[in-house]
Amino acid sequence: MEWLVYSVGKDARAATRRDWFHTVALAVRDRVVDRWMDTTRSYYHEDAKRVYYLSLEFLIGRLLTNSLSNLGIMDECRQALDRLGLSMEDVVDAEPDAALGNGGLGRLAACFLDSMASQGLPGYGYGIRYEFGLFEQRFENGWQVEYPEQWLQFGNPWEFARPEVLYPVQFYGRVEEFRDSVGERAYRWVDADRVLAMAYDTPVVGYGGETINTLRLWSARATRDFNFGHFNDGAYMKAVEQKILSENLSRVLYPNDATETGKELRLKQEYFFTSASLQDILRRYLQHHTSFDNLPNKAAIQLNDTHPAIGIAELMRLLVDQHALRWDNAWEITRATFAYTNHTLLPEALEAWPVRMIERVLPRHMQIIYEINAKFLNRTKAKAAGDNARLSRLSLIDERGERRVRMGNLAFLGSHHVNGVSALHTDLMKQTVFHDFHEEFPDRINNKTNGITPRRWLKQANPALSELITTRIGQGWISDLSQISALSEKAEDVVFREEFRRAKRKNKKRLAAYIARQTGEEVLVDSIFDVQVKRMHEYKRQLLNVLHTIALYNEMRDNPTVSWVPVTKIFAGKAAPSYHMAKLIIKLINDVAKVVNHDPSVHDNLKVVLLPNYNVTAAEIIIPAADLSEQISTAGMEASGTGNMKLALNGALTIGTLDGANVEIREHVGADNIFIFGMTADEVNDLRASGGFNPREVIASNPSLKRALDMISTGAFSPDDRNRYHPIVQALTDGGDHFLVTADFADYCRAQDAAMQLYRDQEEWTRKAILNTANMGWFSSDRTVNEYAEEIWDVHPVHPNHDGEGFR
Ligand code: B1H
Repeated sequence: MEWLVYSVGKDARAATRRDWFHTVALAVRDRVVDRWMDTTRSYYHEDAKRVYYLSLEFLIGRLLTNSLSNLGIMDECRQALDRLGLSMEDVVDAEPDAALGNGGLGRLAACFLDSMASQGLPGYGYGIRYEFGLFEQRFENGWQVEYPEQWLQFGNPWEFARPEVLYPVQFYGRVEEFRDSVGERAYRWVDADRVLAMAYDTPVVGYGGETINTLRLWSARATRDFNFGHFNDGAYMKAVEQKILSENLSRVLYPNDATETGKELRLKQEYFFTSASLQDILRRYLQHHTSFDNLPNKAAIQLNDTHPAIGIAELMRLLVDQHALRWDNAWEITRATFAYTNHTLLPEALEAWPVRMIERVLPRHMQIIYEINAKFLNRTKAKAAGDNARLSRLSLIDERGERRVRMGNLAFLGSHHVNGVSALHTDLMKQTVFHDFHEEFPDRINNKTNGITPRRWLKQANPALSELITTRIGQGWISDLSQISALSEKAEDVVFREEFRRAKRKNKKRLAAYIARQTGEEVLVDSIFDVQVKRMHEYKRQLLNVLHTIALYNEMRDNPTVSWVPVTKIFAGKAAPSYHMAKLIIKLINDVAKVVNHDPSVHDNLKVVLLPNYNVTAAEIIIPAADLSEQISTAGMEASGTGNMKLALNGALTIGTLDGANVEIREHVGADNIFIFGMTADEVNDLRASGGFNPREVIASNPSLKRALDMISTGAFSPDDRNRYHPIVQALTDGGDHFLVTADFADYCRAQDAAMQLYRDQEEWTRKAILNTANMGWFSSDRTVNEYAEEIWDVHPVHPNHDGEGFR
């Protein structure tokens, strides 16, 4: 109550739900601050080695439930709200979803923050405080329309502005050569534009509340030149314009998942947050040290994809130009400090900035990149004389067409370890993008299979199942998910199966109500909840699922007397605003839903829903309610997937290809408890290489596929515009079906059929579902982060001292 009046400035009668959310958040925050200071102070006093996780995305979601749950004060808070006549759910629902990320890559960063804090690892997240997170998706007439996501509109109670933590970041200008004090050639970057990076800190509450780490996000501020300048004529307006332009740097998250934009503003965002973070890291290091030789023993910098890879050239610049280190010494320190995670092999996602752009925006960095490249190629040339093709593949510069800097090559060369995110993906990295680098540095690539935090994705999102699990095996699983294997034997226990089903049913009811609210559609709680939730992308093959939906619809209409297992197809996901094909697929799903859901001849046997605005908050409602998890990407294309892990942990059976982490999920849950179908990555590779794939032949030989495609192409789902889906049909036929949707269709239908048959036997289905939950322990992000800590970062837990000064 005190917080409502004194911090929010309202009295109880006038307070809205949002005011109450802010009130509760501020009260919780007060419980965090002392422990946060203690944690930071302990790291400082011990001069602990820290990990710095540099990421352009952190897909955090809401923080209230997370903080209450990790602090262990959920019940206390609920009771306090009760006494005020308020419902916890209403208060929780007033919090905006912090969507500073696109999909799996950003969510992985958020899970890692939770795992580092929960295990007492000194880990910092560094990123950008975007004013606008990922756009809000609405459907208008079935089409995706994007609206700005103003998560900061009503303030953010979790963040602390640090106006004193301010670093200059430069752009443009030119490089001047001069002689330093001992007469050596040296360089300085002059006549550059300047922006300031200002820090905002968010506490990251570890499970149990012992460790509170920091997520530091940078916001762009114009330099003080504007405040102090005196202007005449048009100069004033020009200066204001300049100020607005420079502050645009942190305005908006680029909404692409696994495709790069190549926009100058994006390059500037990447450099902006990387430079500020490195300056901050060096400042912290220099509090205890005078030489840089120990930097790699005190700081591990993890590059989340190549987005912060310019940091390698930036650290070289800071060490050589600003701190006067010798090149070779600086390079040794740099390489021993950085490690790089690759998240995709898709060529369209591999960053390659035009040399001319880097020359203009970051002239000194371009020189440094040339220098790194020259030294590397010279050394390599000496060993492998003559093989020019190989040298040109190893080069940091792609000389084919417009010259470009290959950021992946820079990240590889400037790091001591490079990792992929699943066993298959790491193997493919060695065989494809980094084949030559792997030969050159055979010990550098290693695998770190992704994981998910069991706190958010089981304990918080699925209280029904969590409480059931805890009654049987205690609560050790929350901080050590390997303990969940103790549930395996419960799969044979008929009473436990009944209770497991009851928990699932409760979650399905909650989702059914959500679906009704969001789409107006009533779905059958006893149908199979068949769920595909992820970004819309051709390689993820939502189209394969849609084609199966249409084929099933036809079968049900053709055989009305058969007693069908009712199915609810649930889709959700955003398309990048400029990705026309993905947006057309959204419209197709909505069009198919309209036809199917209004056709009385399939009764309640089939329903199709596409939920709008998929985000972390929606995922927390959808995932615990799923029966079947769709993980159906073309083999070799999904680096890992993490939704696959969340769904299996919550007791959904997977229908999937042998792609990404699905391969390892199969190993853990057992081949009998997963529906695997389709071509393998090797088969895909061979088929594509042979050039002999002809989708027309496949379609002609599969009547149900042919019929489904014909319906799409003749306008059965788009009577208002019969040609609407021409591009889709074209891509699957004459376009050559690059993602092999038609090639995998028959086997996918077979697997779907097996799933539907199994669902008739609820005891057997539940048994397998329990075995999924029980065998997913290895996929905790705690395990992943520990592997990074031991094999890449060499960092160790620090136990904060909470009884020192300032402890209340
Ligand atoms: C993943 C991206 C990504 N891989 C570029 N690559 C982006 C690339 O804005 N951009 O330019 C944004 C995102 N995201 C995903 O990473 C993979 O597709 C998933 O398979 C993987 O699970 C996830 C986490 O490793």
